[in-house]
Amino acid sequence: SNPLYEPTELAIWPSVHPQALQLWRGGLGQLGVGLAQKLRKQYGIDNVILSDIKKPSHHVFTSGPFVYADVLDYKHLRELIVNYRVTWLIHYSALLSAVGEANMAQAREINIRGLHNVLDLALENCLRLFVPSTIGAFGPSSPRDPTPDLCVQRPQTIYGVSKVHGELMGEYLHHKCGLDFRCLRYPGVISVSAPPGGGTTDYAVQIFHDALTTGHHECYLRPDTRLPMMHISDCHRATIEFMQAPESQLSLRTYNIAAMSFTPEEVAQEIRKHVPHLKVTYKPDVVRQKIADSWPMRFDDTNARRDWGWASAFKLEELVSDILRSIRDKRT
Ligand code: AKB
Repeated sequence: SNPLYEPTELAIWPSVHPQALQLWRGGLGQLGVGLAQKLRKQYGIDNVILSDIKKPSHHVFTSGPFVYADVLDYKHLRELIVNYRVTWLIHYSALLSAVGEANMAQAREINIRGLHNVLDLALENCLRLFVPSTIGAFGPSSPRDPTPDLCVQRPQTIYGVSKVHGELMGEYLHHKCGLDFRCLRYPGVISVSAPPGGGTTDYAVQIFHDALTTGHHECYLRPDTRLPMMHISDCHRATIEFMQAPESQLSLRTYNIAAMSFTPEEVAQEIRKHVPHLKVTYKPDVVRQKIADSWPMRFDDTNARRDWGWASAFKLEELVSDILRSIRDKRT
């Protein structure tokens, strides 16, 4: 039998306090830096290792350990896990929905082969593994308002297909071999510091910057396109709380998490309470509009709330005032 797939001694592995943790390749993306910062506060600066294939900014480089790691280089990943005695692995590396459609082969390589590397390494080294999934793991035949955890999943993007594959592989290895696989389906995430990279929900970040610079946002989605969204601090907190939840509390390994749902028109209206001159024009882009029309409008996160106490802190009103304040603070 393949030794990688032997049951492991995960049961006796310490369930909290990672000695180290990696955020491969995607560590410098929209979510990695902020998550590392929050984890370092709890577990110590040197116990959280951030990684990517890109050169980090001076600030990131000096705020804690950073290593080069390519999710496609299995041997090097193994070397890092062994040398740093990694116990948790947060796998943020992925090509998002819109960019994935433009680079299908690369998306398949990173999102599927990269994931297989990480799954094998997690099994081999008894790691607790977190892999994010997304509203994009659903498709036009899924119930869209609301979308429950367990329902038809026939996404029509390579991103969605790779995420469903990740959910299923992780759950399979959990049931078969005891892998401590954990997965949250993220809504569109709204952040200030790190821009998103090629998603369908990116407009909901750009509109804030445009409101405070040119006062004009050209939206690539129709005004009534409703999608689930979340403030980045809720997303980070959900991830940490879920990773810390005792296994006995988890009835699922993949959970939806929700905070709010809005359309471009609704978020623009809320921003106008602070920036009255904001003008939004609409020029729907064929690819992204089609993707958004196939995604959930609202997420049902009942199971996450019940099992491990998930509760979002930000609704639309708080999100808008906080994001505008953060952008203004950054500029002064
Ligand atoms: C995207 O738009 O592709 C991502 C996502 C919702 O997963 N932000």
